[in-house]
Amino acid sequence: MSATHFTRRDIGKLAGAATMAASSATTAGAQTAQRTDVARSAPRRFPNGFFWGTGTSSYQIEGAWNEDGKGPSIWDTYAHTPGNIKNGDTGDVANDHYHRYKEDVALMKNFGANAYRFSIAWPRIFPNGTGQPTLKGLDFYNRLVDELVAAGVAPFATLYHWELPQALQDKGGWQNRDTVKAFADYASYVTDKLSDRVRHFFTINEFRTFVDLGHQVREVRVAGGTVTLSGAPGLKLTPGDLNQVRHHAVLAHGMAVQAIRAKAKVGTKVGPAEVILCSVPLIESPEHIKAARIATREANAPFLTVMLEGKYTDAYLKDAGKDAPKFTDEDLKIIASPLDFVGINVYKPEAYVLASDEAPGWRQLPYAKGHPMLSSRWHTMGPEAMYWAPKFVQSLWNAKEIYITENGCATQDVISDDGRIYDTDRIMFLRAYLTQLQRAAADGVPVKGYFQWSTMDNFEWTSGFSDRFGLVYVDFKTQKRTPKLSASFFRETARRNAVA
Ligand code: GBH
Repeated sequence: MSATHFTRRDIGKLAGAATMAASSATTAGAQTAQRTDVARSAPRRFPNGFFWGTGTSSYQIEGAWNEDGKGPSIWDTYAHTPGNIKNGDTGDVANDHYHRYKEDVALMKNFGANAYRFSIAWPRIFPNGTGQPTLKGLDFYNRLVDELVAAGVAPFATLYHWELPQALQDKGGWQNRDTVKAFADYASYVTDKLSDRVRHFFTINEFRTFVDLGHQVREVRVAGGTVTLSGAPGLKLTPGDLNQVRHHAVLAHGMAVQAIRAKAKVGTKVGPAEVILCSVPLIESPEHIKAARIATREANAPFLTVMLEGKYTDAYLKDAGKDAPKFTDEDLKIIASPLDFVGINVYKPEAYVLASDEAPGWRQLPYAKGHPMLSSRWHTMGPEAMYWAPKFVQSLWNAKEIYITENGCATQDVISDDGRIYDTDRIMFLRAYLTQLQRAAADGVPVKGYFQWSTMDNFEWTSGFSDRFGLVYVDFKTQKRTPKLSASFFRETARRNAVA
């Protein structure tokens, strides 16, 4: 049967197909063989109470960029500047989620998610970053949270997914230490209003990305070469100024953790959502594993490592030399405020490494030319990162709880004659990565939940609407949503609490 001949009912039955084949077999021998096939794939289970969620961020889906008193953010400014975004796309309308959130929550319920990670747009709450809040902005998140709770989907809120109020950028943005305090005040206000229903808060999403891509450009190694990435506010700072912005970002995280603890209802949990740079041991033997662990600690020195250890590594400070950030001991204490969990975004390895006799003790291997890539130009395939990243977060920093806050890939979807989207590459990707995550959980790594990126296709930053990360396809002309085949894979995985 060719894919284009599947009917809607066939798809619904895909999961049961193996079982049906077993019961229709006629000889006892054939039946045993078939049943063995089914049983073998069954045990890749996750811990009880595991959160199966998907994620989005406000600028990428909400639209309504200037409604109900919202102030402009640095991403509004950046996307409105010609030449910054592929095809001149912007987030002005995006998925129109601001008006269609009920339909979107229903979609999540349909693909079996029991959690949802969304972000709050700071300038929707405080149009100028500080001062008077707009109650209408807060109201939107109140309605969204109520809708989620009613659907049995646990809300997980990110406070900063890169939308700095433009008014604060005009005063120096993250170069200005006052922004740190403004962020903590905003965090305090939001948790006071939402923590009766939102039990998990992420402070900041991907420190590395908004800091390094927004304030310099970043070169990423991929199969066959490197790619250059950029983002709002589109600055090119000196190394010293960049390190100071990094410091302000982790300080803002620490101050927000304290502000949240002071205001939130008892039992509210808080942590970061950082894109960990994970070195993967190409060969799993003790010396290579050790090399990968120390490489991972060093690569994350300005972000996760300082948050979890309360100091910058010697190598980071030595490498930076006169460009090292300026900080006090008090800053370090705030940055390392105790966390309830560590959230990590895992898409790819930073590199495959092997141990080396020469300093610093490891060697990064170039990716082979034919190493598989996903559709985003930076996206190197490397499912082992989904085992080693949580594993190292446990072994390096003894995290109490770990969330995978993002994992997923872009696909070049086509709508088949039957109206469906057969994203076999996404299912292959998710299965490979989830198998590695399950392996970590089986080792006793305290993984509590997984958020697939993304709930639906959306505004993929400088790639505009061309990179489709969703479990749900979105026609951006009509706003029609169509679940892809990967949504069925997700549903089956969540239902079984095991890799499907
Ligand atoms: C995440 O960004 C974002 O949180 C999300 O908004 C976005 O839509 C999603 O992933 C998909 O891109 O810096 O060496 O890790 C990730 C964007 C940032 C991921 C740069 C890859 C390059 C390699 N990317 N990163 S590295």
